[in-house]
Amino acid sequence: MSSPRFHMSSPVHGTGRRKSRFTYRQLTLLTSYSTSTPLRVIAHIDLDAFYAQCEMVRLGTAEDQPLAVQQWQGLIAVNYPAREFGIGRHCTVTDAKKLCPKLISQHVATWREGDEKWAYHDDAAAHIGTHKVSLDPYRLQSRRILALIKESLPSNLQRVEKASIDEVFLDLSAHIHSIFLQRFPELAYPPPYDDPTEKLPLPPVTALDWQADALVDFEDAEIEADDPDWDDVAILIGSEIVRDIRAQIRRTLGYTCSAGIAGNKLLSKLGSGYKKPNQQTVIRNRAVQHFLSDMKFTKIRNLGGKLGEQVVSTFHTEAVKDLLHVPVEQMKLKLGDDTGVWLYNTIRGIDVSEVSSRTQIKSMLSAKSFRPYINNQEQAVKWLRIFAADIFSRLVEEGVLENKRRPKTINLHHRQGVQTRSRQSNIPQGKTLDEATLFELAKNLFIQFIQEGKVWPCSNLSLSVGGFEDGITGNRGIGAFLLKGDEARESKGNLREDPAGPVTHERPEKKRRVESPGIQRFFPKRESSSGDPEESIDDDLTGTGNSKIETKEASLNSSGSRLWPATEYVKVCTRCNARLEGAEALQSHLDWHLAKDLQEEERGNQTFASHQSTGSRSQKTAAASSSSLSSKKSTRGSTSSTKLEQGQSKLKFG
Ligand code: DCP
Ligand code: CA
Repeated sequence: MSSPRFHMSSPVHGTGRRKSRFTYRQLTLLTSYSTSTPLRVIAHIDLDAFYAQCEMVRLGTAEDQPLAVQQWQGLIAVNYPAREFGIGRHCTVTDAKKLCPKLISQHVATWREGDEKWAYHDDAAAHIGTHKVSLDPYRLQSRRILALIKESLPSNLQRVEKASIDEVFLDLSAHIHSIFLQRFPELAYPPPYDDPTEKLPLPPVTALDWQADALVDFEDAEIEADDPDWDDVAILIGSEIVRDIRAQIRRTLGYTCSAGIAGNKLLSKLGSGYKKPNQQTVIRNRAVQHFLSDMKFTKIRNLGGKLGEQVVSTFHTEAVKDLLHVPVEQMKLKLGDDTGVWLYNTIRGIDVSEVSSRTQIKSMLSAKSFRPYINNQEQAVKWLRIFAADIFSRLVEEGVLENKRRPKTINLHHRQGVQTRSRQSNIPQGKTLDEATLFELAKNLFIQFIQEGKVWPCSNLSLSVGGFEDGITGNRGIGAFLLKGDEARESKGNLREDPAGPVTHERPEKKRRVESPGIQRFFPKRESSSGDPEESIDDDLTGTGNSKIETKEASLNSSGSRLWPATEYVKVCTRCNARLEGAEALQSHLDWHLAKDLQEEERGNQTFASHQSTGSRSQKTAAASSSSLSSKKSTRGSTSSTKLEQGQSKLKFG
């Protein structure tokens, strides 16, 4: 971190007036969303108790009415009035009702076996065997919110990344640059001597009005008195923009959200979680050190899971403050070059990852874990019909009817005991895709399993579509006519690997997988910036597979597991340490991991590629001697056979 007493060392030009710390070049870089300008402003917006708010808005309940969203016997979202009673996601419905008898516990919408449409069923909780969860209502609200956010920003000056069903990152840099030029016309003058490395004049403001924002303090009260510089003004304008967006979401759609405004994604995300609900937090550049040093690093994005645990056990501390004394060389030595450098930067609040506006879905998956297992073709086909309907309704929203985008391949995954098999075929191009075609394709894939035998009892079926293409005309995507250079070569390669007509093969995606995910093996995919948040796995498992709750469960465990039921049937997932009640719940949970793995395979290596490029850039930031990512094999469980029993342990409480 540079010295906060910047004005003392600012160079003085001709007039004798003090100058800004920032240059004309750094100002101009805002227009291209450059990650190297210290003036950039990133916001993270996170909906409060999202599914619960969706239900409150849908049902028109009073704002102070405690409400939770139920999935089978568990809770997956709890509104803030209900949290005041001590209700959280860890509670069962029965416990929650004891804590607050007036709690509304609304079950998620479900598809009922054989139905053609999802609906809210009063008796869903008792029918896990014949119902399948639908998250469509929440996806729909999520899309409306995202659309509104985009509408509230100038169309040519926005960069919006959907990070999950209820989170977005905004890069406000270019928008703020245009506001700068309106409010401070002198910034449009050419720099002295036409030299872009010249320092800007200081902003003509002495005090900034932060309104109701939660403002993270500086370490030294004296610093507070310093004249604001352009980074402060930029972040202030950013917070005005975000306040307006939040007000509009509230006014138009009825939802409250929290936000963080800072100089990068890492800090803005920490900011949005700092004060909830319905608040926004500003972390100015000069407050970063103070903000982070009091924090446990396990709260930081990507340090909540396995990587965090490894860092704790390596350095015997959870405090950022303690880690700040560890030299980068030692971190590299203990954690490997890439992870060491990444950690060194992260605890200093350095993050040069981009906000990526690619929100397009790359795959969709619909799955069901069967408890009890299913034993005949008729039942399986009923579920395939639901999967096809579920995926088709999502495809319609993606514009498949207008031929805007369509998937190229369809996959069916089947599970019997610990064995998982998958079959894939191409989706015929040329005519508009419909639900019946999807269903037929799914059935054909299933028949292949039957022909091979060993189908029953079946514990999980997952249908997915992938390989999305834009703008199909006739048999070819428009893109196929425009391919150039590497892209064209790649496309030819794919054609060779992917012969015309239906193909069946075991896990062809494996070939494309990155062999050396390095640091990526630690990162929860849900938080990946390049992943597809919309391609959420619509499997009606216990809801505990989510990376966010994994983090929360881990911390609950370390603080005594008091809240877990006193039962000896509690099982621990060896992959994420989540605790599940009973072997069946564990099995469902493992199926959830499996579904995530399958989904990840669909995604190919794009997630990693993005992190790799940002990773290498951040390495440059911290250490001149950065090295490339190390070649470590993925430790992620094999997808073709989940190790159900290995490492399974019973915990006793009470
Ligand atoms: N979700 C889920 N299962 C989990 C975690 C989350 O189904 N284990 C769903 C329900 C949440 C939504 O994802 O409403 C968003 O997750 P968040 O972690 O952002 O939690 P909330 O939005 O519910 O609460 P907060 O106000 O803390 O953001
Ligand atoms: Ca949320």
